[in-house]
Formats: sequence, structure tokens, C-alpha cells
Amino acid sequence: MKHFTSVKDVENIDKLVQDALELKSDPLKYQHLGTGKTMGIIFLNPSLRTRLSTQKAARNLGMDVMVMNFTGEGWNLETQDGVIMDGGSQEHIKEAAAVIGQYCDVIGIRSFPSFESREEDYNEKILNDFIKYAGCPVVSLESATLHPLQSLADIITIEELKKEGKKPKVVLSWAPHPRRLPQAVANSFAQWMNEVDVDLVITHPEGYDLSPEFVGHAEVTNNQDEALKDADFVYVKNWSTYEPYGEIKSQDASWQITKEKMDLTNDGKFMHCLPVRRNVIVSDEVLDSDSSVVIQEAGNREWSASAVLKQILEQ
Ligand code: AN0
Ligand code: CP
Repeated sequence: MKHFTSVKDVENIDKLVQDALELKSDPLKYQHLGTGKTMGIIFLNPSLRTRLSTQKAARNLGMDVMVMNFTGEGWNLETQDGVIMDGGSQEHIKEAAAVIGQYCDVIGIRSFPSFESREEDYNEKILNDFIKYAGCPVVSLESATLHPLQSLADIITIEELKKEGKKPKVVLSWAPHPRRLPQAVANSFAQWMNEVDVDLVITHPEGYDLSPEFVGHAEVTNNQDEALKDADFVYVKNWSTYEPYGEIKSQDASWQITKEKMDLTNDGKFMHCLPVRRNVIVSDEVLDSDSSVVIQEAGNREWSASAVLKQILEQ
């Protein structure tokens, strides 16, 4: 694997999941692969899980790690080409990415959408500029439109929990949130689920359709109760609208995941990437119950990052 920005960079998902599970059972087995190498982990936005799990994964593979928050610590980055830089930005992404590439063998970058233009966000300008100018492998730590390390951890979790001999029914459900959130986690989950052997249903209020390129062959319904019937996994996430771009059209509290909703499922597991707002997205009762697997899912972030970094280091 050269770069890791979406499921399209993965040659064989089963092999990647098997690598992750092998590393989970023997975390230091491939420590020799990264000895003498350095990973740079760059954040343009906040993070808990990605920041810690990626560092841990890189260290387990023998790499040295440098973490840098650009907000407040780095120079303000200019991302537009051909601009006169007489405003608030001190450094262009061309130099910044190239310089980081001088110190690193692998770079991880988190960069949320700006929501200024859908075209710009969906063109993944910042991620692609890092790939273009850094001159080393680049791993997305959540980009404007996708969060592949999260989706891989989600697949690992489903693999660990699915019932023997039954194709799992997986429901991706929208839930309300007071802030405008990216579509990245939902896009990415749908994109990966389209590539594995599950029945995928996506449910959201009217007006929240995701980009068709990520919905793929999923069944889509505006009836959440109908979607939840017999679900084995309930993957919950808020996102803002794709069309028109980046709006909050609904705060309908009836979409919150409660015990009554989980009772519609086939003893389904509640999944969420975290961070999650309690009693907005999901009730305490569900999040604190045995049906919630969010901690196992977050734990698997270490193994998704480990498997990806292993395959990059093996190149
Ligand atoms: C971010 C999002 O929705 O993309 C990060 C999730 C991993 N969530 C928030 O900003 C709350
Ligand atoms: N799920 C996830 O990516 O969490 P962080 O934003 O805390 O890294």
C-alpha cells in the first residue's frame, strides 16, 4: 500500500482485517518493520482516538513518532494556489508538506472540510496536496469527505461480533446533533460496507441523502423504525446535508437512539465512532448497556492503524 486515503487504496480488505487481528493478538510482532523510521502525525482539527491510537500503532511497529497540532502551534497554512500571501497565512501548504516530508517516512494528516465549497471539500485539496508535495506515504486521519481508519476499525469490530453463518444486517442511521458535522464518517462507513458481505440499510430524514458515489447498492429509507427491524449492527452518526451543502435541516429528537429503538433490532449492537453527545445522539440507557460496543470499536482503532502502517512499511 502506498497511501491510505479510502477503501480504494486497499488491495484486499480481508487480508487487511486479518493483519489487524494478528497484530491485536501479537502487537510487537512486526516491530522490525519501522525501526529507524519516523511518522509525523499532523492535526488541523481536534482528536482523541486518532491521535493516541495512531501513535501507539506506529510505536508498536518500531517507528519514532512526532505529533504536531497546526491550530495554535504551526503557522497559519495557505492552501490556495497563486495567491498573494499578504493576509493572515504565513506558510503555504506546498512548503509545509514538503518540509514535513524531509523529516518523515510516513505522514498522517487530519483535515476536516472547510464547508466553504462542496467542490473544494470533495476534491480533498489538503490531503491531495500532502500526497503531491510530501514525497512519502500519506495516511488520512479523517479528511474532508472520508475517515478510512475509522471504517476499518468498524469492520474489524463487526468481524469480531457477527454471528456465525449469518450475513449481518447493518444499519447506518442519522441522529440529531446541534452542530454542523462532516459527512466523512458516514460516507466512509457506507463506502467500506459496500465492499464487504453485509446487508446495508441507510436511514435518515428527508434531505439528508449522502453522495450516491458512497451510498452504492445500500437500501435507503426515511423510516428509521422500519430500517432498524432485525438489525444486527446499528451504526449511528450525525451528518450535515450534502445537497444543499453543509446545512442542518433537522434536529428531530425522535431520531435519537433509545432502548425502544434498539428493541426493534435483532439484539443489535450499538456502534458510534465517538465522540458522542449523550442523550442527543443516543440515550444513556443504550450507551451504558451491554449492546453498546463503542469502547471495543475505539480500541480497534489501534489495530486498524497498525494494519495500515504495516502494509505501508512493507512496500
Ligand atoms: C467529527 C465528525 O463528525 O467528522 C469527528 C468524528 C470522528 N465529529 C465531531 O466533530 C463531533
Ligand atoms: N473517532 C475518532 O476519529 O475520534 P477522534 O476525533 O477523537 O480522533
